[in-house]
Amino acid sequence: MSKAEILQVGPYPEWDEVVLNKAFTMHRLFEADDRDAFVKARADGIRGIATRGDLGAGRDLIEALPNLEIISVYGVGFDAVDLDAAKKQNVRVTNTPDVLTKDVADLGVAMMLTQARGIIGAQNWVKDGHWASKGGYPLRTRVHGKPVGILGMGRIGFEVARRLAAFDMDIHYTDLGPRDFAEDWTFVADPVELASRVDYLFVTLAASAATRHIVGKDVIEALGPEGMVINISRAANVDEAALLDALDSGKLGSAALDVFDGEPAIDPRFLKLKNVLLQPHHASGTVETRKAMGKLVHDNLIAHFEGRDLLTPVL
Ligand code: 8YV
Repeated sequence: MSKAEILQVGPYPEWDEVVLNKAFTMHRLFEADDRDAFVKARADGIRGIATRGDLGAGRDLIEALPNLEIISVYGVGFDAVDLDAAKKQNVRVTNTPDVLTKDVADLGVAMMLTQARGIIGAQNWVKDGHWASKGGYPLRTRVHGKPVGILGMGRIGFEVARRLAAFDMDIHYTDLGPRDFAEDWTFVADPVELASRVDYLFVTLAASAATRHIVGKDVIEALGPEGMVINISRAANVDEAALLDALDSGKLGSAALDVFDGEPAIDPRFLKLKNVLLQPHHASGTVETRKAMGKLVHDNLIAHFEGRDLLTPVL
């Protein structure tokens, strides 16, 4: 039987490339000089798209592929996939939930601790010789006992909250309604109210048109000059211009960010700020998790082409 043809939107680790190339004929869009011409030349043969959470598949791409059957996303977030266009063409969509949840939560908590305790600045203090010449590092802020907000008590929000509970933090959260598993934590319906009650605000919402800029000027200012935003979801959940202005003017204390508008070409204003911790969208970036994500991308494609149920369907 001939192999199904798959359009590969971005690179994967070598171990995924090997198994995908074995099972399918992979067309490497990301290596093409002229992407439109590349797609056009192969359009009729392509039955699947293998993409990533950060790259997705837009309407133009989906509509350019008349025989497309499935889009397999390497990532839990599918906000970059045009689901309306996929639905219209009867295209199935899969993602990689669960396998990355704990790694994303780990990094979010590590970012909060790093920023609150000044771990990077303190290391530079040692390396630059200031410890010996100037004395101890300036005092920082504690996290234990402090109020913390989780915006979005989904799978990742829950794992973040569990970890913060172990740090004796006072957990508040916003979701569509109170969650029955969260009875020890305080539900606050309104994001601005949530921000006004806490010192640290984790953004853990799945991004959609409805959540765009949910962390806007009002939420940021309610968090205030002592507050910290930690974003491990999607940049679109935060109004980045408002965030940059507030960080610059001191209306917001600090931010720890794994996601950015236009990443990896992030706004250069971030690079000048002293009160930010910047990470290269790698919250799921452990070997173990990335292997599990790659396996799900592959296994969903195989299941589809063998006529079996999808493992982790979105659509
Ligand atoms: C990326 C992510 O997919 O899961 C998601 O939604 O954004 C990430 O895991 C990963 O960085 C690969 O691009």
